[in-house]
Amino acid sequence: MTRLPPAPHGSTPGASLLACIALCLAACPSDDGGEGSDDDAATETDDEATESSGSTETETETETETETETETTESETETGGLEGELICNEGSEAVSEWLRHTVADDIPGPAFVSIADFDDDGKLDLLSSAFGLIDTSMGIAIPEGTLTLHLQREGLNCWERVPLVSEGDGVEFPNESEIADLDGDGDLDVVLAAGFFVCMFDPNVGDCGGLYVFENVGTEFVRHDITDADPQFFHRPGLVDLDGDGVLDIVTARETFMTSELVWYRGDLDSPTLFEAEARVIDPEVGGTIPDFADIDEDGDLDIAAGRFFGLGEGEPYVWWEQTAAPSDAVPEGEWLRHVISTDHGQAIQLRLTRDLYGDDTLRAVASNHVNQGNEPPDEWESAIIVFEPGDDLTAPWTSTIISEGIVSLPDDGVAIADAPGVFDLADADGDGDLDVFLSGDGDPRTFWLEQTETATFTTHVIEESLPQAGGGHAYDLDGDGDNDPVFTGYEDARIYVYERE
Ligand SMILES: [Ca+2]
Ligand SMILES: [Ca+2]
Ligand SMILES: [Ca+2]
Ligand SMILES: [Ca+2]
Repeated sequence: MTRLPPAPHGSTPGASLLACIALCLAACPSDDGGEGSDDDAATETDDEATESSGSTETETETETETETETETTESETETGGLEGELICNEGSEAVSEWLRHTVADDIPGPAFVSIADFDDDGKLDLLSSAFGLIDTSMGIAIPEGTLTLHLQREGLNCWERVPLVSEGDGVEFPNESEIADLDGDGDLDVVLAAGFFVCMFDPNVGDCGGLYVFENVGTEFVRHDITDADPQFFHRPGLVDLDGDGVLDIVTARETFMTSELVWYRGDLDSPTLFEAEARVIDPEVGGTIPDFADIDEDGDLDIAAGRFFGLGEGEPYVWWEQTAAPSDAVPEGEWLRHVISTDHGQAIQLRLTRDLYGDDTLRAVASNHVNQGNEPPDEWESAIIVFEPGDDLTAPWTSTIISEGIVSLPDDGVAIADAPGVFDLADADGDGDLDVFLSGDGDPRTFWLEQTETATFTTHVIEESLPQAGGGHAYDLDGDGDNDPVFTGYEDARIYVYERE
């Protein structure tokens, strides 16, 4: 198992690799993935809703267990121009209330997955980011990462692999990818942020920050480097049209060991990379952040919100940025004013904005903190999923409610820092029309879903008893049967799983 030495930005201790990078990496689905995770979750209803309020115990039905066998053949058909290697994993396994299918069991250190239909065949595909495994036997040897497209073929067991980044391509710590048609030519392109501060401890690697575009040209993806081998590493980006010119822009946090900025790169279709090379700074002191976007104050422009992790976010871990003036020639970055959502609940991995959580078209934020009550002494705050709700004054602190139960991190083990929980996503798990939460425990080795049993009431269920440092948590209707199927990566287990509701 690989975790990392402690960490950046002053007094903040480190975190488990995934979450720390999850900051650096993490969770929101593409808007192009059809119904499923995110605020656009499908709202079909069916009878499963009434049987879904079960317990958190795990049933293991061995009768459906089979050894996973992998067979490999070259695919010859229906690739939509993209061609790869067909991987079929035999066998599926009952896990708690879910039937688990294996997408991959041979990709080292899978960290994140995003979901969209790349080949336009009506079946959603997966795009997995993997770090490889860090070798700490002699100092720290940083592996090269990979980015792999898994095109869905027959059922949830057969996937055709198209590599976008392979070992040898010089990309370290590839974050969760963002997917969109950047150039408006009708096919899906990819933005990838990468890097982590630990690269500087490996003399063979050095600076490893990167921000990359993979332009879909039909039969392959052409890589464009906005920046590479950069001393600043990049957290998971958001793709959003921040300046309202009809072209998607990148919003991301970039950091060094001691600095952290929230920045945006304006989309520019005349640029060979499709983005301007120079970043525009929104906030020069941000702390690890995965941005999310909404017109929070309903004045017609996009605002930004995030949870913060590293030192600069201490004391104000949940914040939003009000866009007070649009980007202009005079002020190219626009004008932004930071407001505190909450000073409670400790440092954060992720925060999502939604108006759909309780079906009342009311803005709320859902967040995962990243703390450890398994240590001695325990952290002040409980590891939890928290719902924040603003009052009439959006710039005053929002009220908070913990909606999870019983999440507890493993204790730190020397330099191996553990904290919980990790990344999450919102989707309707059981087709009853309300949003549920899919969650990585991260430093708590379990994965969870939080079932919204009635409005604003949640029950915490365990999906996996052991899938430590999981990523993903996105849920879409991958098999087209009307309910959303969560996808998790298991960093320590080299697994990518899709779960189908039984
Ligand atoms: Ca395109
Ligand atoms: Ca734009
Ligand atoms: Ca606004
Ligand atoms: Ca389904």
